Order: sequence, then C-alpha cells, then structure tokens
Amino acid sequence: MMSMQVKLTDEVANALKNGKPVVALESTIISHGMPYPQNFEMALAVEGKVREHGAVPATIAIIDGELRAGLSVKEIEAFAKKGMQITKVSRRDIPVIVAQKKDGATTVASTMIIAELAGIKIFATGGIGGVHRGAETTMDISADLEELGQTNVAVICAGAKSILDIGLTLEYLETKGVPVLGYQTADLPAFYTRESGFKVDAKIDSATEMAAILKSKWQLGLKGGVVIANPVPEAYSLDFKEMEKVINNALTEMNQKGVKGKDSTPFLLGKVKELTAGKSLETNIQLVLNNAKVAAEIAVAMSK
Ligand code: PSU
Ligand code: MN
Repeated sequence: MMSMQVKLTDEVANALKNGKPVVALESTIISHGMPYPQNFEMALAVEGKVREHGAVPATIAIIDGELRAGLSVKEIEAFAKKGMQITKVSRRDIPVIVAQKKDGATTVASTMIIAELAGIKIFATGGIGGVHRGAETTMDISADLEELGQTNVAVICAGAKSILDIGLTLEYLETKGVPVLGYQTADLPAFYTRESGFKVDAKIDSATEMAAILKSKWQLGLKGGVVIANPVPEAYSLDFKEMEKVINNALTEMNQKGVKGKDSTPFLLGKVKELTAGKSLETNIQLVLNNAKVAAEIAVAMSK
C-alpha cells in the first residue's frame, strides 16, 4: 500500500516494495527537541543505528510542501540548523504547510500520518506528547494521543516525560484503545528515568512477540497505534526526584510567562535542558538510539 502522496527516496521505496524492514523517524525532535549540532549528530547516529540493526531509516518531514519519507544528509542538516525557524507541524498544521509549499518538522502525530500513507508501520522517537499537568483547566492534550487512537503505526519511545501527567495520559490511551507495551519491563518508563510509578498494560520480552502482537491487532481490524515503551539504558538514567524538582520549576516558569498551546512542550523541553546543565541532553540522545535499535529489531521481525 504505497502512496503517491509521499515522496520517498529510492532506498525507502525499494525497501517498501520488497517488504524489507523500514523504521520511520520524526523531525520535530531534530528542529525543536535539541540544539545544533547535537541534533544533527543525533539524527545521523539514529539512522546509522537503524541500519546497523537491519532496517532502512526513513526520516519524515515536509519540504517545500511535499510529504517526505527519507531525507538526504543535507536536508537533515538544514532542519537541524534552522531549528525553531522550521514550523512544528502536527495534524492540524499539515494542510497549511502543504498548500503554502513550506517546510515542516513533523511531531509524533504527523509523522504517524505520513508513515501510514507511505506504508511504514514502525516508528522510533524519544518521547510522545500526552495529557499535560493541569489539563483539567487548560485542556492541553497532545494531538499525539488522538493519532495513536486512529492511525496504524507502532511508536517505540522511552515513555512520556514527567512534564506531563503520566497517569492521565495512560487513562486517555486506555479510552482510545491504545495498547501500552513495555519492552522487557513491567514499569512504564518516564523518559529520563526507567520508572514512573505506573505500570504498562503488558511486559513483552522479545521483538518477535512484539511483532506478533502488532500483526494480531491490525489483522483483526483494530485501528490505531501502539505505544512500545523502552526504558533508557541504566547507565544514562537520571535521578527521578531531581528531575521532578527541575520539571516543577520549569512548569512554574511556564505558567508565570503564560506560555501555552503548541509552544508549551518545546518551552518545557528547553527549560529542563537548561536546568540540568545539558545532562539531560546526553540521556535524551542515548534513549533515542536505544529506541532506534529496538524499533529496527521489531521491523525486522515484522518483515518475516
Ligand atoms: N517529547 C519529548 N521530545 C520531543 C517531543 C515530545 O520528550 O521532541 C515532541 C514530539 O515531536 C511530540 C511533540 O510529538 O513534541 C508533542 O508536542 P505537543 O505536546 O505540542 O503535541
Ligand atoms: Mn499541547
């Protein structure tokens, strides 16, 4: 089911045509999630990691209004260098950016949409968006969750950052019928840490079993995505209590400054990075690499 609506590189097109494993990667994490040049190095290292584990990477973005799966090194570099100047694009923003022939960095939601159009089932990233703390009054709930409820792509992530209300995020995913599976863990990781105090729906121990679950879901016509939570490697995990303090400070400053809407997540990510003096950046990079590896293994298992 390849689509004319997404422009693919030859490498990605050939892999999809021949049923070879492909892993989608997002571009908001490049332009809005990390500073240059670490974001550029990370994006290339993640592609390398996917290849090392037997799959073809397809970094997803919108360039000159075209939906793209598979970018050149030059294009990745441009997204890394331009950073916040590139529009952060979620589901609602796609038609504007396409019609106006602009560039867009895709979030989890819009990367899932483009991956599905291209015929890619497996997607690796850092963390998903979710229900924000205080959502009872702000109604700030990431479009990523709605997308997970309706688009058939599995997202391998390190859980949800505790800038979010993780308990409410899990409730929302349950309502939408989205399985939250732990890769070799019963604990839901909280991005920087291996535990959040919450449990996943099921602990799954191998890529082969993960692939079998994804196939069952979609063969049964159960529409929607799957969250595959893969904890940050022990050596890079940060202290939970310390991160709570940092996050509370970031949230206080956000509320004081009146930051909201689509600026909320990038603001909090930037603050956390600043308040941990860059220590969180290394953790962020390492967990994305680890997710790329597991995603490639699951994509390989799916293709068998
Ligand atoms: N969480 C992270 N790093 C990120 C993001 C989330 O730890 O880079 C990005 C992803 O692209 C995600 C988006 O899809 O932020 C969610 O933004 P919002 O909350 O505005 O939906
Ligand atoms: Mn939001």
